[in-house]
Amino acid sequence: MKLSLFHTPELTPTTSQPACAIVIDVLRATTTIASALQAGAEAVQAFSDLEKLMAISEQWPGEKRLRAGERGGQKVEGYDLGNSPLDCTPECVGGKRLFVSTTNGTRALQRVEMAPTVLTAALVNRQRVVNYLQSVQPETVWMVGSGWEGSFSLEDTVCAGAIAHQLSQVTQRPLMELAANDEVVAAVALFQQWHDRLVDLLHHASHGQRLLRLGNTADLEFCAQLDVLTVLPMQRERGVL
Ligand code: 3SL
Repeated sequence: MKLSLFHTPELTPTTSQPACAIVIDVLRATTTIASALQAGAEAVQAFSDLEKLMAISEQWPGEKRLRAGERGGQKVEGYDLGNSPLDCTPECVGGKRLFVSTTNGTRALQRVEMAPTVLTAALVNRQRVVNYLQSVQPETVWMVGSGWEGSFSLEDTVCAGAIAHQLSQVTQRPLMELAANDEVVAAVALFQQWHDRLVDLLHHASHGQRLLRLGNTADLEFCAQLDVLTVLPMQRERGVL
């Protein structure tokens, strides 16, 4: 197994696909996806385009669907939900399909949707993703950060580092043997520096600051938790987890 990290969808190669792609958007899309599925949502269907989301979700029974939309950190007007993992309670999402569009996370998902296996990861379900990798041992694994509108993000990088670090521990394989690019080694160094202060790192991150300005302190605290959810979001058909 060889692990690569690409910090943004734009930096992710387009000429090949890995055996397994892992999309990461700690703040907040992949934390919300994990929370929704853990709370019993029937599925999460992701769209980069709001019009397409509306058209497809219209064909789904009204009582079994929720539309979740975020742009610029805020809920899209007229949608049932924004992108807060804290809204994903069993009472709210249980048995429902979430039709979701977010600024960066759903674009990252779209970028790798043709890979044979597509997972989403966040700090909250890191161990479950590591367990999967340890048992299946895909030959090539790409971790794809969502970043923010094409630029690097600390929170996605630290999550990639948390995955690589734990995988190296549980498989007893040296990091330098697992890592297929320098980004993985740097991400592990970031995780080792901040592993006991993840919430502080999220507060320093530029998107963390944007969310704090919008009043989402509780979301940051939730998203900074390591290994608190046991769900493995896996694409079962194109765009559907
Ligand atoms: O960019 C995204 O996909 C979102 O996760 C951003 S936000 O955290 O909902 O603002």
